[in-house]
Amino acid sequence: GLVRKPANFVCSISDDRGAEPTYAGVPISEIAKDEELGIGGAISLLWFRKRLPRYVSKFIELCVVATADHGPCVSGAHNTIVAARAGKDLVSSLISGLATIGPRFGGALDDAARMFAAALDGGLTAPEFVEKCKQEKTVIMGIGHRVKSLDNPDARVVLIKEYAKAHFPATPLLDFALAVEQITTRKKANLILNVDGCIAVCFVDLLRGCGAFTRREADELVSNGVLNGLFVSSRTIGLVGHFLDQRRLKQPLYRHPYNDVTYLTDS
Ligand code: Q5B
Repeated sequence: GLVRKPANFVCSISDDRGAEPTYAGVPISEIAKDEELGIGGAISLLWFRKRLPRYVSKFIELCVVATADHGPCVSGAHNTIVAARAGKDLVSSLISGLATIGPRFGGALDDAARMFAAALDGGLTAPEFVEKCKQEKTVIMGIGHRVKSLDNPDARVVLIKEYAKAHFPATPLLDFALAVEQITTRKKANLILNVDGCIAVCFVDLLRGCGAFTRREADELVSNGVLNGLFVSSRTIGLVGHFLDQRRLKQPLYRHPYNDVTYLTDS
């Protein structure tokens, strides 16, 4: 008889073979009509293969809005702007900006979630966790910001914390991270729980507490990189904006001024 050739690809999130595409089995016309779903619901279907409660998809939307852009001076926007001004196309300029997302800028979410969760799950108190990181000379991911501090609080962090407190069943990891912040800000006022860290710990509380995932599934999502994926997806919106802005403003080639470089060359 006929032997079916094994497929080269497997896919469990979307299907475009029918009259209209489906996300986790839900036709896009239904997603578009259903006010409970929206963009947060579409993300939930594609990333989690589940229809999640509205407060969860609203939280995803809040994270997207809060991190879509943070001005022209941050690493990602800077690179996108420089590339756009060098005449590069949209995709190249976008890639150039996205490539800066990493452990210091915008890409600290997954590691922040892992570090804080491992500490809390391991029974450490906040002071013990801070001391352990100090002994191990480890930077605490999700803590610290170049311009935001106790004296210049980050409005995004306030919004995210307030939402989590108002809508989540419980926020044990957020509470732990806030206790850590109390200690780190005693050393330096900018060692706050930053936007990466705040989204990360709230998201862990959400995945663990919303009832849609087992603990194993929640932890696996984080170890697979879902949280940095959230920052990357939202910041893409801002980076595209910066590219279009440079084009609209017809900005010329950028060259960094000599007087802003300390030359360590001889002579
Ligand atoms: N110290 C963010 O550093 C930054 C410490 C720490 C313990 C820490 C730093 C860091 C972890 C990574 C992280 C996400 C590089 C940031 C983002 C999105 C953004 C960006 C935007 C947007 C800033 C001075 C002293 C030293 C350090 C100590 C610093 N951080 N100790 N744990 N986490 N954080 N990244 O100010 O004794 O003097 O040697 O790596 O979470 O990216 O808007 O800009 O939306 O676009 O340059 O918001 O905190 O300070 O590195 O010179 O350190 O503080 O050990 O101590 P800074 P450094 P000492 S949100």
